[in-house]
Order: sequence, then structure tokens, then C-alpha cells
Amino acid sequence: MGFSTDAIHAGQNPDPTTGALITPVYLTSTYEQEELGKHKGYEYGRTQNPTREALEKNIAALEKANHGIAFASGLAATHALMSLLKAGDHVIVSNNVYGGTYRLFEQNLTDFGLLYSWVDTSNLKNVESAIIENTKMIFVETPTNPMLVLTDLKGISEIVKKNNLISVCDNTFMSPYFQNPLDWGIDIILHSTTKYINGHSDAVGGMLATSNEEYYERLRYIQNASGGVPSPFDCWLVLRATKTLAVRMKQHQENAIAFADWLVKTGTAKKVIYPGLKEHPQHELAKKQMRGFGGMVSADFGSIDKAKMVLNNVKVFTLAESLGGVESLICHPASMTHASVPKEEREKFGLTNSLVRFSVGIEDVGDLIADVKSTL
Ligand code: P1T
Repeated sequence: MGFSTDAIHAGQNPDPTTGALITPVYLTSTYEQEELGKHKGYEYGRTQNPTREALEKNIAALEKANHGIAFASGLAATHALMSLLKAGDHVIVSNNVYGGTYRLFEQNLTDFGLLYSWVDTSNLKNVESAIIENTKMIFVETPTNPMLVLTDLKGISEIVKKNNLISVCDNTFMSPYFQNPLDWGIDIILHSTTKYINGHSDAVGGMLATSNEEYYERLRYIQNASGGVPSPFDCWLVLRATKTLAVRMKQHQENAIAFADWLVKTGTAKKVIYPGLKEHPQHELAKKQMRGFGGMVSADFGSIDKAKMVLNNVKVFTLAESLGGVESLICHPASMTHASVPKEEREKFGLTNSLVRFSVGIEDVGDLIADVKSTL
């Protein structure tokens, strides 16, 4: 089936009791057991929920994965993923990832004996040379938040297979509409469904997707054992949202291209970063491994004063954390999403105080351009 057909139908059948077209929100914490040891496959709300199962099947289909495992947030999914490892294991991570991922790894999980190396994974040689005896996983975010740096997923898969490691790709920025990491041999996909997948800024959630049965069994066990599951209502919201993922992503991209082009042509920003621009150093890789370029644009305004002028005076864009919703958001990564990353580390990969991140929504793009123009 095509992407939109799966998005609208996968994981969902009319309710057998009433014929209700839409999967109900199963608001229940437990299920009746007919007799000791005999039940309908549902025992307890943390362990199984039909609305959550529908969402897991739906997103698995969009990622061409055999399985989806849903969590209460992107970070809950990341935390569960790290439970595949044990004290002493070493992970190679893209040096620029979402600030919360950095904080979880560096300021929390190191206390439990996990070791992290922060590597510019856009250069595969760096990845190979970072492998040590106890390396178990390579975790990449591509494109990265907020620098929009790409990692060659096929190259990562080859390194992982040669060295018997686990590969993980955070696919939040592209969504399954523009990129399917499993196609390139990646083992496990991570999503903050809070972003494009839900797309309406009204629910927080996370998802892991894989076709590897061993990792799936373990992650399903961890989901229940550690319990970071999403509520049935949040699952229902996200399930409703994936039906329009394709049309939203097309519009996000159309607007982002026009917005980035305008920034470049007018010289409004000192540097404009968008994988769809020919000037992007990895534009060719973007064309190869993605089916589009997404809706995120970052721009360095050259000075904190100019950046502040834009951030504080926009009216259509909203100054807020998060991204991927239909409404446009603007953010200052250095003090907001990436405040946990030490300044020296951030600046190594270009995340300066004058960098502004735009999550280009699906409003009329002329209004978005006029909005930024009016601030300067
Ligand atoms: O916020 P949460 O659902 O827990 O997802 C964490 C997360 C994981 N991966 C990526 C690439 C992300 O961007 C995020 C969350 N990011 C933001 C809140 C933000 O404004 O960048």
C-alpha cells in the first residue's frame, strides 16, 4: 500500500461490537478475566491497550517496520532504548542531538555506567575510529536538531554490521513521510511523536520501531517493565493525526523551501541552513537518503541582538519549545532546547547564541515571510 493509504488505515479496523469506523479510546486500566488464566489477550492497562496497539501498528507500517513500541514521550522511548544496554557499554552518538537527549545520556545515564562518545557522525571515518572494545550502539540523529547535519545511514549500517553493534536513528525531523531509516539497514528507529507525527501540538509521545525480533521482544518487555507508556487518549490523538501526515509534510516542505529561499535571497540572515538548499554541504546525501527536506530551517543572524529582534517581535511565529506542529514556532536553541549542552560543546558544531530555529508551519507562507520581515 502507498504511504497515505497505510497512514489512514494501517492498524485500524471498524470496532467489531458496533462497527464504529474510528478506533475507540479504550479508557480502562484493567480487563476482566473469564476464569483463572483465561483472558482475551488483555490483562492490565500498562501491559496492553487496544488504542495503543492500533497506533503502534500504524506507525510501524509507515516506517516499514514489523513492530512499533509506544512511549509517553520521545525521551521515555530513548530511556527505554538505553535499557537494551548494561553498565560498561559504550555508545557512539552524533555530537549534535536534541539537548534533552544529550542531558539524558551525559547527565543521567553515565551515573549507571553507560559511556558515551560524542562524534561528528557526518564523517564516517570519525565513527569507525571511535569504536572501542565495549562499543555496543551507534545512535544518530539525522538531520540533527538544530544544525540540520546529515549522517549517511547506509554507511552507518555497514559499520554496524561489520562490528556487530546496534544502529539507532532518531527520525523525528523527517518523519516517516520523508525518510525510512530501515530502508538503509538501520536496526531501530526513534521518534518523538510530539513533533510532525502528531503535528497539532496537543500531545507528547514517543515511538520505537524495528523489524529485529530480538530487539523487539526486549523492548516490549522493557515497555511493560519500566512502564513509560502513553495514555490511550494521547494514542488516539496521534492515530488521528497520522491520517494527514502526508499532506501536512508536503505543505511544511513547500513553505520551508519558500521561506529558506527568501532568507537566502534577501540576505536577511548571515547563514541559512536547510537540507533542500543547494548550498547545504550535504544536499546530495539529502536527495539520496530522504524523499524530501522537511520543514525545519535554522538561521544564524550574526549577532544575538539581531536574533533577539526576530525572536521577540514575531507575531505569526510563536516563541516556544517544540516543533513539527501545523503552527509555526520559533526558538533560540542556545538558551532553550539545547541549554543543557555546555557552551564550548555547542559552539564546536556551530550552535551559536545568534542561531534561530524556525519550525515552518502550514500557514500561508507569505504571512510567515512578512512576519519575520516586519521584525527587522
Ligand atoms: O519531547 P519529547 O517527546 O520527549 O522528545 C524528545 C526529542 C527527541 N528527539 C528529537 C529530535 C527531538 O527534537 C526531541 C524533542 N525536541 C524538542 C522539544 C525541541 O524543541 O527540539
